Amino acid sequence: MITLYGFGPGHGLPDSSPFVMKAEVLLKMAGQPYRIDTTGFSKAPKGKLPYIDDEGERIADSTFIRWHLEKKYKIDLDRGLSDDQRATAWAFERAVEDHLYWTLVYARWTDDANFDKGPRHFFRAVPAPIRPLVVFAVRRKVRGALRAHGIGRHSPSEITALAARSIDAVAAHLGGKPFFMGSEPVGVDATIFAFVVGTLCPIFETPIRSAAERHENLKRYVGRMAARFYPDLREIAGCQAAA
Ligand SMILES: N[C@@H](CCC(=O)N[C@@H](CS)C(=O)NCC(=O)O)C(=O)O
Repeated sequence: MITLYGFGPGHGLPDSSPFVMKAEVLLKMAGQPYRIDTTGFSKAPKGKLPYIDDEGERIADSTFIRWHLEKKYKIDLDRGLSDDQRATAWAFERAVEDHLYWTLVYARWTDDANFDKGPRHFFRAVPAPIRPLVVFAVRRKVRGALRAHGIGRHSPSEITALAARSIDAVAAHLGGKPFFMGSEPVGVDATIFAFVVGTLCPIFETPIRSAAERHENLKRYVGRMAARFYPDLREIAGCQAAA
């Protein structure tokens, strides 16, 4: 059976990482049985989660996990899409994972109140005497990553404006469709769902979340995806699960 290495439930979500949630939805879409292991971070091949172990083969990174599932199990998670639609799906995936994601990291890790409500909990297992030092060092590393990405060089209002533009684009493309590319979910829905859920996560007070909350279609979409892929959940990120 496939093992998915993730962080585990956090921030009121199935996993605190949108990339892990994406990978989990991809596994569900692929119809492959899996189990979750939350103890693998220290052995992560690329120093990040998620990664999977599939009969001894370890695959790191949610996109490579998708490609592995499609190749090994001979499925096309974009079945029914034209080349044009596949290109659109890929472009949105990149916008959300490589752009919107970093605005969420900014909101969660640099704002003290949000940090206390969210990421600070990751450090619970660190021995108390050294915990403040570890927290300080990791937050400094995250700020460095935000600067290296580029998003961390902007002012808070500029970051919000960029995030809102991506959210508006996602909402506009979704429009009145049940799923991101049409009447049935395809691969990109795993990404859009995971990151919209992360954006709407009610424990964080951010203008980015407010920008997402303005779009009723995004909230209904999250509820629809939850009903399909997390049937045990009645609610996620403030959205009622409903088909
Ligand atoms: N491109 C990777 C991104 C994964 C990622 O950024 N994971 C974050 C959690 S959301 C992580 O493990 N960060 C730990 C670190 O950077 O030390 C993917 O698609 O899986």
